[in-house]
Amino acid sequence: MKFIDQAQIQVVSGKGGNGIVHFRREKYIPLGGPDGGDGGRGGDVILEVQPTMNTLASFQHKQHFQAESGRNGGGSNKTGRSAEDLVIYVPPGTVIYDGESGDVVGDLVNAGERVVIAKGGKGGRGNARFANSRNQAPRIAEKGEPSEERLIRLELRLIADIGIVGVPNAGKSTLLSVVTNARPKIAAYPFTTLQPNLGVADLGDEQTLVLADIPGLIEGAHLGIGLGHEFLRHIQRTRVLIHLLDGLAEDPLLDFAQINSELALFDPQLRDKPQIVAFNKMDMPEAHERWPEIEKQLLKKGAGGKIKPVPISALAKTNVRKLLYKAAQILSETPEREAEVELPVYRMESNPQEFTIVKENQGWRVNGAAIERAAAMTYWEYDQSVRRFQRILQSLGIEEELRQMGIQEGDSVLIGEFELEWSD
Ligand SMILES: Nc1nc2c(ncn2[C@@H]2O[C@H](COP(=O)(O)OP(=O)(O)OP(=O)(O)O)[C@@H](O)[C@H]2O)c(=O)[nH]1
Ligand SMILES: [Mg+2]
Repeated sequence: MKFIDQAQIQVVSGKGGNGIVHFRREKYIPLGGPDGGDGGRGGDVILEVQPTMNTLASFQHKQHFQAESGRNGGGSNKTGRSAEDLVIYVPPGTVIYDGESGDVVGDLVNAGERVVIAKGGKGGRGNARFANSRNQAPRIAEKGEPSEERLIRLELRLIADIGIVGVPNAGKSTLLSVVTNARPKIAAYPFTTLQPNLGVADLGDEQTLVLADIPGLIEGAHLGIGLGHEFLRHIQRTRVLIHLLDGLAEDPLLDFAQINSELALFDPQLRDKPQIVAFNKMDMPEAHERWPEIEKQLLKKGAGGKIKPVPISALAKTNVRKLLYKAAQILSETPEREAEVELPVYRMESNPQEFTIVKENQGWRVNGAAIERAAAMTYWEYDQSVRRFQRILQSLGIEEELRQMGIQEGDSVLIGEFELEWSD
């Protein structure tokens, strides 16, 4: 299975149900009081962590999600039924971005955590709610609040316990394939692995370890050179690193120093992550012969922290279990990290009452969140509703502005999808 770590989806919340204009009908009573009920609430679109998921692959087949709308109100003060929320499941470690602004909307880590990404519309009020002493038979109601549509980008940060890093061709995928259930592509050329691979290793006693094989890193990776850069952020979430050296490389010690400096340049916290160094391809005589000298140099540099560098052969499966148990031991001594570095960006909401007016060919175009919402909720067939809308135009200052700009009798006013005719 290919590892999918990004997805883009389009979500639409449910529209609110309409409130209605209705009057009580009883035998022998010609005109009863208003009893038009409110509309029901439209469904929210919610993202929720499903711990059994570990990729975003399901979003390859489905990118559009729409919650149901609320039902319309009925007579006898019956409120329309509210819609169920639409819950979309994502794997732990999913970061949610607004697809347009790029802002972080949420960061879902723990089982059951959720974020509302599109709010359902409120139900419109029925005419029963507009009755008062001056108006006992209101022919006015509100339509439901419109739905919210949003483009969302999802990004999965691997939550692997252990990341395997190293230069291209070191044998990272080979190591992953011999210690876990994963079957990544392995080949005798660099940059074979294009996406991180995840594998689960069974340590016995119901203990498991999740390992990630990260695409090969090279000098300049933190600047975006090679393939590694995109995946350095995955490493941020692993708690322990296995740094794999290619025993057949020209200068494994230079590689070692370079990878470490790339990690530190990308994120200083990566430098401090516990690291176990493994020297691979020990089945080859060239590697075997170099090992004593390389070990001496590595120890001098303090490589691997408390744990001495381990010589292995991923191909011949020599020492690989030992390496795995050492990694598990370090992991158990490493506390889980606190919340992520990147925090959601909260922007000041723009004032919904603000508006702009532009003169177009067909008429005067009015843009503004509050006025567009009010227009969508207006029943144009009821005079009282229309008059209420006019009062909103007035109170927001739109009417005055239009007059100042020189609007004439008979001109069109365009608001959202509606076209109205101006008359004094
Ligand atoms: N002799 C020998 N060859 C090995 C060993 N481990 C891996 N190889 C070979 O080294 C080559 C690269 O192995 P991969 O596992 O694809 O290396 P990688 O680090 O994942 O490489 P990239 O994905 O390109 O970064 C393959 O030809 C493997 O068969 C080993 O222990 N001994
Ligand atoms: Mg590989």
